[in-house]
Amino acid sequence: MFRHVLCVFPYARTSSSKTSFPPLGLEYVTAALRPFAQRIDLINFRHQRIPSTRPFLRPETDLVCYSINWRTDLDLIERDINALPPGVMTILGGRTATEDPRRWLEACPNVDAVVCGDGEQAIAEIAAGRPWSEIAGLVRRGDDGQLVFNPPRANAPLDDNLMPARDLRRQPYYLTSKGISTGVKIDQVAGSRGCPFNCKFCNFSINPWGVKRRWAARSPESIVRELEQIDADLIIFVDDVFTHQPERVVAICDLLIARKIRKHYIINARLELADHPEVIRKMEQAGFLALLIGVESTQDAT
Ligand code: B12
Ligand code: SF4
Repeated sequence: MFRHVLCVFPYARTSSSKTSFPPLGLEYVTAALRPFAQRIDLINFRHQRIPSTRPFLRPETDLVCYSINWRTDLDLIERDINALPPGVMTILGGRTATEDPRRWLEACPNVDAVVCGDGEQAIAEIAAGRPWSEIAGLVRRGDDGQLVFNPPRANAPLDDNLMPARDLRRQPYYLTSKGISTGVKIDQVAGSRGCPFNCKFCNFSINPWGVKRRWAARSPESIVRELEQIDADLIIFVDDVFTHQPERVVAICDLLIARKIRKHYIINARLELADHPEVIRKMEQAGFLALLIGVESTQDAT
């Protein structure tokens, strides 16, 4: 059992993106860690005047987790990690950390390991005390100081019962326009991961080591249960392709309508949905506001 865990989303306000979105991946990892921590905090540098982990450390902090997802702010993140007191277990995860774990372990002597790929199960295994040699996806320091690359972790089916740790947010998230809040609360939901298609130009559904991620989805019931608990008005689904199975989309809409959940949703879709006008009508009824559709060419061959 950890006494105090600190989960850090280290992207400061100066980053390219203006609207601040919730750190969904880290919130999943935090939720998976919760049973193993007496106390757990999640901080987002976007909401801090001075982006730094140190003010949130407690004398009893015994685990710090960083989510490193983008190739921006890397020097700031490195400095922040290197300013941690020695002896605090430090674990990194996220897509950019996954792409180059060696960089982080070499530049940050106090980092104990990098979790490559999905984090929920790996972090729970670390917290449960599983020997590190048995934890798939972990890159760590061996006894001789050399880096050890454990075998990659296969993508597990999504857990219908694990919900992101939204209750640990210190501030709500609002849609902003030109840096000014619109007052519209936003949130993100992941209803599926991966994509069954193989568009040549796309790397959304490819993991950092270039392997195609197969489509895996949560049940409509689980997604709607999560939406029911969210207080935001505008939900952005991070799914690579939300509309892969039209009948599943209908099941989600039916549940939303039956439970009178009145929110608005933005999703990634594909043009084939146009073959199902009845599904689109139902989506409109259920609150779907915008379908983001990539139209790269009018010719399949292109
Ligand atoms: C939603 C999203 C956004 C949102 C929301 C950001 C947010 N705060 O979460 C917005 C629109 C703001 C955004 C912006 C950008 N994005 Co973006 N985004 C995504 C998207 C579509 C989904 C991410 C997501 O939520 N996934 C679902 C969650 C559950 O998964 P996850 O975040 O990967 O987390 C898991 C693991 O990584 C791991 N993990 C994560 N953190 C930790 C921490 C620890 C300790 C552990 C153990 C594990 C762990 O466990 C998690 C659960 O399994 C991905 C594409 C994709 N399919 O992943 C691109 C993606 C991440 N974005 C990308 C890019 C390039 C950008 C931008 C730089 C675009 C731009 N030019 O402006 C900006 C930069 C933003 C910034 N610096 O803050 C690239 C990243 C490539 C790279 N390595 O750099 C991706 C992969 C898309 C792509 N292929 O082009 N993005
Ligand atoms: S459908 Fe979208 S996410 Fe899937 S491979 Fe094509 S462009 Fe990528």
